Amino acid sequence: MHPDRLQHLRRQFGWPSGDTTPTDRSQQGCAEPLTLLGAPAHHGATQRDGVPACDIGLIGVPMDLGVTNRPGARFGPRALRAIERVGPYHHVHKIEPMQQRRVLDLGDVEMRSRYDLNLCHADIEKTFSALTRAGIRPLAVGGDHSITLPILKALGRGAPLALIHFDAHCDTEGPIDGRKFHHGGPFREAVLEGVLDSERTIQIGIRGAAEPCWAFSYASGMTVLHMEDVDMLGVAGVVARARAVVGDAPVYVSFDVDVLDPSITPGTGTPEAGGLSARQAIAMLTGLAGLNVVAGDVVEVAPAYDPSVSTALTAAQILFEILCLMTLSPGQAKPLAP
Ligand SMILES: [Mn+2]
Repeated sequence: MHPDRLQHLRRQFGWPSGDTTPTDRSQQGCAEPLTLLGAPAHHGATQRDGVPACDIGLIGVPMDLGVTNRPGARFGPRALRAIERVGPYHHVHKIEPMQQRRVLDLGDVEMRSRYDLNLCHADIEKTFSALTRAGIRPLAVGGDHSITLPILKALGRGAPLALIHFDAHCDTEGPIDGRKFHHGGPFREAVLEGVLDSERTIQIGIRGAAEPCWAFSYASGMTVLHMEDVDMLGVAGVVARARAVVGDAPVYVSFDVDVLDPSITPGTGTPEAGGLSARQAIAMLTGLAGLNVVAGDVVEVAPAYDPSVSTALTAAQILFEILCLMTLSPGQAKPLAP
C-alpha cells in the first residue's frame, strides 16, 4: 500500500474516528422490550384502543389448534420476538423498511378460546378485517398454517388474491377426522371461499409422502414446484416462474418454515427431510422484489423442538425479507378492495 493511502485511512478510520457504530444497549444484554424485528410496539391496540396509524402491521397469531402432528407453533410469535439483529438494513435491496414505512408490532391477535379452533379463526378474521379497513397491510407470525385461511378471508373478500406459497406441503387437503379447518387444508378452503385465485397461485418446495393429498392443487390449476423442480430450475428459474404466475396481481406471500430443510428449522410441526437451504429461500424472496406484495405470513415455528434457536432466527430473517417485499411493492399505497 502506498504510504499516502495508509495515512488517509488512518485519518478517516483511526481511533478516535467519525465512523464509530452507535451504542446498542441490547447488544450488552440490557433489557429492551422484545418486538418483532425490533419494530416499535403497540401491543393490544387492535382490541382495546382501535387501530393505530401505520402502513405495515406486524402481528402475532399464537394459535396451533389446527396441527396434525407436533403442537407448539402457538409459541412462534414469542420466539421471533426474542430474536435480535435481524435488519434493519437489507444489503441487496439497499433499503431500510422501517425508515420508509411506518411499521409497528401490533402484538398478538386476542382469541376468546384456547380450545375452539373455529372461534379462533373467527377472531383472526375479525382482527385482520379491522386492519384492512384501517388501510394497514398485515404481516403475520403464526401459529400453525390454518391461520392463513381467516387472514385470506379478511384480505381477499373484495377480489381474490394471488399467492406465493413456500411449504413442504401443498396444504390443500380435504377434511381430516371430520373437520375441514386444519393446517393441512387452508388453501383449498380459501379457493372455495372465493378469496384466493388458484390460477395465480404457486407452491414451492413440495415434497414427501403426503403427495396423494394434493389433488385439489392440480384440479384448481395451481402451479406446484416440487423440490426436484427447484433443483432443475435453480433459484432464477423458480423466481421467473413465480413472477409469471402472479403477474401484477395483489399477492400474498405465505412462508411455512417446514419448506426449509429440518437441519436448519427442526422447530416445526411436520418436518420433511430434503428441503430448501436458507440461502435458496432468501435468494428466491429477494428475487420477488417489485411484485405487488400486499401481505404475508411466516408460520409453523414451534420453538420447543429447537434448543439451538436456528428455526426462530431463520424465520425472523424470512419475516424481514417479506417486510422488504411489502416495502418495495408498487401497490403499497393503494387500499385493498373492501
Ligand atoms: Mn404449511
